[in-house]
Amino acid sequence: MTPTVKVSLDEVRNLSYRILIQSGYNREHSEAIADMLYTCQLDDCQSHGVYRLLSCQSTMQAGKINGAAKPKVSSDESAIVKVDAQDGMSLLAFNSGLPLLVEKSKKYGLAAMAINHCFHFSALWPEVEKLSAQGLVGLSMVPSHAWVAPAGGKRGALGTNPIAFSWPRPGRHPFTFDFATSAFARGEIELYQRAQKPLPNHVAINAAGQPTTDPDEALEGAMLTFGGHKGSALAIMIELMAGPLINDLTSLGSLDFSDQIPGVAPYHGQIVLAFDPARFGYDPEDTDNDAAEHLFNEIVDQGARLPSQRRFAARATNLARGYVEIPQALYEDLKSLEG
Ligand code: NDP
Ligand code: PYC
Repeated sequence: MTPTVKVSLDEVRNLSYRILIQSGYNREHSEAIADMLYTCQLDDCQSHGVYRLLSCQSTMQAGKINGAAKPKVSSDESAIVKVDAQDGMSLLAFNSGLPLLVEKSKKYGLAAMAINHCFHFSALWPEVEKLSAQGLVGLSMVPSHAWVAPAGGKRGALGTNPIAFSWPRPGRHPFTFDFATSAFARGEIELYQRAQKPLPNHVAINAAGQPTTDPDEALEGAMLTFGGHKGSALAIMIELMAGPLINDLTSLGSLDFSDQIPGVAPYHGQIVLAFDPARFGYDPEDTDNDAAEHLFNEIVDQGARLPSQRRFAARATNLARGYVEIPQALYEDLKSLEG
């Protein structure tokens, strides 16, 4: 068992904020990033919680990110919102464009937000859940760095490319999923490496293109998509939707831009879609006649679980006890960053 330490919820946020400020992010960015890290850590999302402070610091040290960038929101009469992150971290850009995205999706029934020129390290579920919290259906995707081989290939061409979806369920937790289209997220492989644990099969190949379960070899070789050619096609769709479609970089472009400096967050765009169910004819308040709830009940009645239930349960536990547990080695690394 990996030794862990208990960190109070306040300290998760405060430690993150202090490290971000010391690393060179301004107050607005530090607050937006610390909020994301707190939200993920609260739900025991270890690969995208406070562990990401290491990458936030390396990204700043690499000298390409603007820690004081002021995102520029623009739009015309269409249902498209554009946010230029101005080479800052994506989170403040998302928060800046969100109100207009919500307004436009209620006006048109369906709206899209394209974020450009952002560094991006985060989980997507907290963002799509900001849409479902407003009664909207949210969908988002991003590329990353070209670490993932396409099905049948031997070298990285695609990103780990997460896709997240959230469906509002008034009075309950939303139906949300959020996953990398690689078999494992890169962050998950890094956590296996830190814990010196072998990976499962079918997650990665080594630099010679042979299957490997060694995290070091996996990080030097290429990652594999989930579901073979199906995950590969989804990952390509995400490259296109959050890359060329919105006039931004693919994961290949992002990796080039990083000069392959280890730990630097990918640099690219993000697409976020919001649907207003009322405008499509769905009434989530009509609980007697709700095909969505009928479907969820049918899934749960069989003993299967809905995605995100582990997260919601972790949140309830951590809120009740007032602390989270993080690996001791990570906590020591963070304290030394702070020092
Ligand atoms: P996981 O494989 O951990 O989880 C994927 C989803 O499946 C979650 O919604 C999870 O819910 C759900 N799930 C897991 N097991 C089951 C099950 N048995 N039955 C039903 N649902 C289940 O996610 P990944 O490791 O692929 O991704 C982790 C995070 O990394 C994501 O938040 C993603 O956005 C982020 N990421 C970000 C990238 C970026 O470039 N910014 C790149 C890649 C990943 P639950 O959480 O409740 O277990
Ligand atoms: O875990 O694959 C990942 C990842 C890439 C960028 C942020 N997280």
